[in-house]
Amino acid sequence: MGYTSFDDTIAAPATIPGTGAITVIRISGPEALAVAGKVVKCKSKSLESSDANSVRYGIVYGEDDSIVDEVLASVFKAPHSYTGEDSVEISCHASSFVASEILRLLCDAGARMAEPGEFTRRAFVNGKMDLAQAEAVADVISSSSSASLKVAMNQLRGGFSSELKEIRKRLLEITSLLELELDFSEEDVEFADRGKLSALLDEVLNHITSLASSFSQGNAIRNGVPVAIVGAVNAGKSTLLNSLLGDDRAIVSDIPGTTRDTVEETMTVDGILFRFIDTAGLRESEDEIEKIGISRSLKILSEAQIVLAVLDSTDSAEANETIINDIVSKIDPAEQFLMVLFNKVDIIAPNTNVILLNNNVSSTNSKVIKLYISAKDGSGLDLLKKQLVLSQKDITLDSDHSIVTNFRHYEALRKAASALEKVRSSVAHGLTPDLLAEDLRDALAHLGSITGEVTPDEVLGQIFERFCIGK
Ligand SMILES: Nc1nc2c(ncn2[C@@H]2O[C@H](COP(=O)(O)OP(=O)(O)OP(=O)(O)O)[C@@H](O)[C@H]2O)c(=O)[nH]1
Ligand SMILES: [Mg+2]
Repeated sequence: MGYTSFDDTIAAPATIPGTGAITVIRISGPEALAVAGKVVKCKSKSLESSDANSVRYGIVYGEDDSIVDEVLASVFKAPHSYTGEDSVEISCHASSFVASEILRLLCDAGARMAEPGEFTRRAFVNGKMDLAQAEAVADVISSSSSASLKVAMNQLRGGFSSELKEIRKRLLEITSLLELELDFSEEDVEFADRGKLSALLDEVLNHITSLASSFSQGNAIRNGVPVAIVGAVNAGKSTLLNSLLGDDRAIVSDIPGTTRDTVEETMTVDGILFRFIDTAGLRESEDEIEKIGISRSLKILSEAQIVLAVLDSTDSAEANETIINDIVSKIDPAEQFLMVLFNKVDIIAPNTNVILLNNNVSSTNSKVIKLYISAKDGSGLDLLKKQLVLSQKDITLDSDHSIVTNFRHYEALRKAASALEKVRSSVAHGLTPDLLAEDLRDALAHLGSITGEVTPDEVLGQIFERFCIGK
């Protein structure tokens, strides 16, 4: 895809006016230098005749020749700019009045206000980046932990795109072999070795499926790993949430059933974003509202990646065992981590037999750990944080493969996989190449929609609409 095509020049603030020391106003399009040159007056050479990649000092005058601001203008020339077009970035003082005056002057000089995401859309259309990379721009900007930044940066720098390119290349090879076969079909030749074809398909399908299945991790990285805090009433769940956050987020009291609704807060531990969800204590209740709260607790419990089961060590071992069995019966041991926390160790006598912990909990499940803590005085919490981070080590250490964080990409991968599964079963059933080729083309189209090779305008519109103005 070459660059070209847009005949108008757009302008918008790229930073939020009114906060910080400076605001940057972006201008892009064929007339960018001419438009900016009419507004920013430089001393010697005009801004319009500046060299590429230069920064110029200039003054912006209002209609009555009063000075609006002293600014710096960075000049970029096509194709070496973010959008691939001639561009100017004006750094002015961060007053929202100054920024809106300069924008007004730029529009009088021939620019128009940019729409949301229009700069990045132009960068995409001009071939500066593919669609997955363009979407990563928004992810990098909103990243809130080192893990989410790492994933977004890999995508921005084209890591995910090149992985997809490899997959597409292999599929294209298969497709062209089959299409050749199709051309000669009357002569009854089989160019594509069907055994080799199946092996290749398996390999590609595995790759796509593993990318798709990284989505739940990707989602956790982006929005925080969901950690449910569950247990009996008064076990100290809300106290634990508050201690972890170092903030009085949830109400704590010695009245059983204090927490009714879920209380949610994110926190970064060792570069990983966790989303802690405090829940209503589990017990038989006749109270309508508490019952709703408890059903929410159960939903959170089933959806969490990590379950912190808080037990009150001063309760009887039998009572705790009942609670823990109840929790264990509601989680998926293959998918969810269970951390059994014996709380309130500050007030129990040493060597108290706090729980019998039957086999269900300890031996059959590799994703179970037990910890002794005091949510109140904070003891054991450092160890708990270490375990939380450890439970995520797989995602943070593996940087060879891309992690899918975007639902649109996930959907496309799943559709590509299901088209390929059809191909695989057609090969197994010895169906004719024309049927295979059609499903293969389908799979290719779905993969291509991720990077934007084959993405309808309407979808592009939806993607860029979600960007802010100035991106
Ligand atoms: N000694 C001691 N008391 C604690 C500890 N953790 C919590 N508590 C006390 O236990 C009582 C209940 O604490 P909460 O944090 O409200 O318990 P909860 O599990 O959120 O209770 P519900 O919201 O009612 O389900 C409060 O009086 C806390 O001060 C602890 O580690 N040691
Ligand atoms: Mg509570």
